[in-house]
Amino acid sequence: MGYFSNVNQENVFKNISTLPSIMSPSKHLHSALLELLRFGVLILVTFIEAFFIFQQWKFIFHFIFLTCFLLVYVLRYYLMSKPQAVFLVDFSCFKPPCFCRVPFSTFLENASMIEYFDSESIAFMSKILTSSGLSEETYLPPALHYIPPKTHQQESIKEVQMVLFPIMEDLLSKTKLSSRDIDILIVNCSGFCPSPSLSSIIINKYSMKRDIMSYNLSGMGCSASPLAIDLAENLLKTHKNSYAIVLSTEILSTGWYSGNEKPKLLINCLFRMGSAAILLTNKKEAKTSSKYKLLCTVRTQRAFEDKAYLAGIREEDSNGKLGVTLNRDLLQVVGETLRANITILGSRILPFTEKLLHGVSIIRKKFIQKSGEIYVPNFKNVIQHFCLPVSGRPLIREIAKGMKLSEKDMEPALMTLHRFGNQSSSSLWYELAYMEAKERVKKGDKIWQLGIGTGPKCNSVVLECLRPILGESKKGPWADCIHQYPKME
Ligand SMILES: *[C@@H]1O[C@H](CO)[C@@H](O)[C@H](O)[C@H]1NC(C)=O
Ligand SMILES: *[C@@H]1O[C@H](CO)[C@@H](O)[C@H](O)[C@H]1NC(C)=O
Ligand SMILES: *[C@@H]1O[C@H](CO)[C@@H](O)[C@H](O)[C@H]1NC(C)=O
Ligand SMILES: *[C@@H]1O[C@H](CO)[C@@H](O)[C@H](O)[C@H]1NC(C)=O
Ligand SMILES: *[C@H]1O[C@H](CO)[C@@H](O)[C@H](O)[C@H]1NC(C)=O
Repeated sequence: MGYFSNVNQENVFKNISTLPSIMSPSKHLHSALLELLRFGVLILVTFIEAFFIFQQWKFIFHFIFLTCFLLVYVLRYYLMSKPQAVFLVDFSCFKPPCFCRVPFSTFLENASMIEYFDSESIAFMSKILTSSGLSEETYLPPALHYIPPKTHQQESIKEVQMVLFPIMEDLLSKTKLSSRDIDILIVNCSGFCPSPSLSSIIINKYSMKRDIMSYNLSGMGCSASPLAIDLAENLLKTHKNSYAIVLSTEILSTGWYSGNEKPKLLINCLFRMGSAAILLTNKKEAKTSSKYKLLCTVRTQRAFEDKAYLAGIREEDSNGKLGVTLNRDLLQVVGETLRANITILGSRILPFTEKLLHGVSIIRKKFIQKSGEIYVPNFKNVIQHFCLPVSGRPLIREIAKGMKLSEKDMEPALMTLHRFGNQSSSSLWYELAYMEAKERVKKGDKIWQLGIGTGPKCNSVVLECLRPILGESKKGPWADCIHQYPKME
């Protein structure tokens, strides 16, 4: 869920020597010197060539000299410019306890007992629930089970502890690490901004390292999780031999809307509990133990456009009640953002022929046949699994159509929506857990996680599976119900 688009960055107890601002002057100097050196080499080579010509040496000398030079150049390119690989060691998803379950009937019954909802709002919520694609098994935090729901700071902090502590512990025990081994912590939660921050809550609870680099992102919406992965990847590029943990969740008790405007009531119906913890590292030895390797991340946004910017926004209604408005433009805006930007991702991962077909179709549309369709690259040639945004059945189908995906590719998204609801940014990890539980992910397979959120942003992560993943159906959030899926309703 996306509210204001601000990124708060915080470095708690950060070691002064690792501050980027202090590092950058010497880095600039370094790159300037390298540039100078390269230029010097070029001048030297030109001089030697000129000398050969001047001395009228045989052609063969020119040939040998130049091939040697080229060879050294190419070798250096291959040896030097290889970026350090970033591995996704493992991840954990939160399985909410049974007492948090919200059957439609009790949800509506409780809502009708709250005096600020009128009967029209109740009818509207009832309609949304039944057509949403959610099952009766989804979860809301305890604070929202009260009549009326409690939305105080205290309750939200309790919810943070409830959703973040178990997954943190699960992830650490799964990977046999201690909290003191973690070098980078990124907590991203859109709607809830306590002070001290969410990352401070985690650092305090697990008495993490003194020089841990901690970041908390807020207001980045449902695409936050790929965004945080991208941030972690960039941090790992500059900090060797480190572990990074990304925690992704949405705190719902702050997002509850207590008015009667329909676009804002959607949030009460669709968003459900969920959180995920992801461990990333750049250690070389992780190559054998990690589940996935990070192939690439792409981040794009369209907030520069008014219509797109206003498609999902948190604001007060006419009675001064805060709520998130989801406008009808959302579907169209998402489509546009996506179409424009999958091309960029495509250019990084697609094979040459697909790129060629796409390019030709664009040129044809521009110059020859204005009404022609732009060719949609076939991503299934390179990518085997898709984690689509879990934002309601119509949107999932729209996105899948835009990318030419089959019913089977939509399954993880539809089933996650059915079992757990729209959990904002952590949904993508429940989808990956679903595929693992079904043992569909094979070694060498590529997975595309696509997050779309308010802002609007469209962020992608592409992962490659490094080892066979077995036995996940007995663990994780799907353990008790994976055999019942897929369900078609
Ligand atoms: C409805 O209210 C009752 C009584 O407060 C509570 O026990 C129950 O969990 C609530 N259910 C939902 C879905 O909010
Ligand atoms: C992130 O840190 C800033 C600065 O400490 C704080 O004001 C903000 O509330 C934090 N955000 C979250 C989501 O914790
Ligand atoms: C994403 O799409 C927008 C709108 O078409 C475009 O302007 C932007 O450049 C794209 N993003 C990137 C990273 O290119
Ligand atoms: C949740 O639903 C909202 C509104 O439909 C949507 O904007 C958002 O993308 C969804 N979240 C995810 C993770 O898909
Ligand atoms: C990450 O940050 C984004 C942007 O604030 C937010 O929407 C998302 O919920 C956050 N995820 C987590 C896990 O906190």
